[in-house]
Amino acid sequence: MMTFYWAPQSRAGRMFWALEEVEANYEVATVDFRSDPPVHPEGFTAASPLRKVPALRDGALEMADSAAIALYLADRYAPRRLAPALDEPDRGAFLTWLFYTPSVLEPAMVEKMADLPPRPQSYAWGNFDRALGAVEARLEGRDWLVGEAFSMADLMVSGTLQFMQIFGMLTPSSRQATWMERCFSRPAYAAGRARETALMA
Ligand SMILES: N[C@@H](CCC(=O)N[C@@H](CS)C(=O)NCC(=O)O)C(=O)O
Repeated sequence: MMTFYWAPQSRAGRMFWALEEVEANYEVATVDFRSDPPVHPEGFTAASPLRKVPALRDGALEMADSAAIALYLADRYAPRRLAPALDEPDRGAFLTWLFYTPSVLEPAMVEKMADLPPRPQSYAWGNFDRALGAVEARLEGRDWLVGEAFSMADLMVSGTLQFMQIFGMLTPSSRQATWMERCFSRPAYAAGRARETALMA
């Protein structure tokens, strides 16, 4: 059984959806990073060098970071279903969009929240509007970010846009909203939300 290190009201929430997509057998270990000192369940600090959730243990494997975990779960437990195979041309776009969250969208969020002066050619994420504009452009004429089917790239990016929406940083365009609805109508999304909600009751 896998151990999923999670904290309420955190980015780790989106990993319930990913775990449910691959029908994983997992237990949840709750991290409390808001208490002083923080509560770190057994095995957590070894799995997450920065002490951040989400993190995952699967047998001897331990890892952290949402996009990395999503990629691991897809490749290990749902090959060709939630990620294109290593030798498929779509693998390139898949990796680009899967890691668009940690490498572009989340840094762009911080730029916006901190009101940093924009330096779109120097900052790796361009700037907030350019980062979101690329998502908008990518979705033109597409149901999914990559290929003809939902993938972990859709999960990561739609989950992040939802996070931005909750924090009042984004009003999704109609194209983005339609695609997000398509993503969130997946049974695994509902199953993940239910599992997380039960833990917070
Ligand atoms: N890119 C990381 C970000 C993780 C992250 O920032 N987690 C925050 C909660 S939203 C955290 O664990 N903070 C606790 C701390 O820094 O002590 C991911 O998505 O996995």
